[in-house]
Amino acid sequence: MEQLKKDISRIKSLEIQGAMNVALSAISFLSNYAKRIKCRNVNDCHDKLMEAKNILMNTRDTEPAMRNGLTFIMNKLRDCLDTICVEDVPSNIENFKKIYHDMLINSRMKIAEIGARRIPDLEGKKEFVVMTHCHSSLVTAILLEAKKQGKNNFKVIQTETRPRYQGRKTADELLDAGIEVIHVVDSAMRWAVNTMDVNLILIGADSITSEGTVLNKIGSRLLALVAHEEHVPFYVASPLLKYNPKTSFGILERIEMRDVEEIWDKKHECLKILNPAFETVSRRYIDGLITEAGIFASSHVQNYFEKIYPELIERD
Ligand code: RUB
Repeated sequence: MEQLKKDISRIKSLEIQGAMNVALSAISFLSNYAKRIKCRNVNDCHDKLMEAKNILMNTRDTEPAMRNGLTFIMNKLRDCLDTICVEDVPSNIENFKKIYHDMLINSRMKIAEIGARRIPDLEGKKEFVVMTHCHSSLVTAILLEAKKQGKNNFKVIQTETRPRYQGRKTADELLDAGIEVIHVVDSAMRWAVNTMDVNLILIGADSITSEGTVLNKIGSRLLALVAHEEHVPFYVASPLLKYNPKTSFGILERIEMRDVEEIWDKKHECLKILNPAFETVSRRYIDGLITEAGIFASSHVQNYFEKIYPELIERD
């Protein structure tokens, strides 16, 4: 349990950040935990893993790709519990982890391929301007793929993303690949879209609801509203695995409220600081969701999710 607590603190502290990285890490932490624990029998093992799963699930509030992965692994284990012996549990968990891991990685590759087609190969002095917010490994995968395909006439405007500056990570990854980057503070978002001829806005997602609402880093809806005002296409790059199946049963996605000290360590009895990590972007502001199944309206997410990942449909 000590090691699991250390693993969890890496997610909570944002050392591991971004929905995709959080999901990949959480399933690995569960599998490693399965290799370390001593169990009397398979049921004992199952109970210990359920306890670890529940702790992992609560590390970040707005992360269904992680929750779907942990649920997938434990459902698979439950299905074979009567046919395996206690020594087989760790290898089975590792195998189920690998299946979900591959689903995530393959979806990222497919999204990069599909999304990169939206970045044109311009010739001469013409330039294509993409804008993004925060750090999304899906968005950077698309931009890096476009660059790899030899598309050189695009540049990226990105926001610094207060309070944890994830935008700097985006800038570093793109600069390393030789992509031109313009870095602005979050409050310059409207100014940048209005004055810098932005052609496409691309953000990632943490969660998608059954109505097609996307939850992503605080500031995402502001950017969507600016896109709407300035008539700039606004797309979200996300694997279907970020769909929260519980939302179709009326459960609302939670928005993580983070430690206020991330913003300001000032203490005053009349001062209240709020630090929401994410916010919602309604489907009416989203031109398309770029997924492993193609680009479509975000309101179709549930249909595609159930078609492509039937084993992830909620059973109750
Ligand atoms: C990161 C964030 C990212 C999404 C998508 O927030 O909002 O845009 O998680 O990331 P935080 P990815 O830094 O608080 O985790 O596309 O890599 O899954």
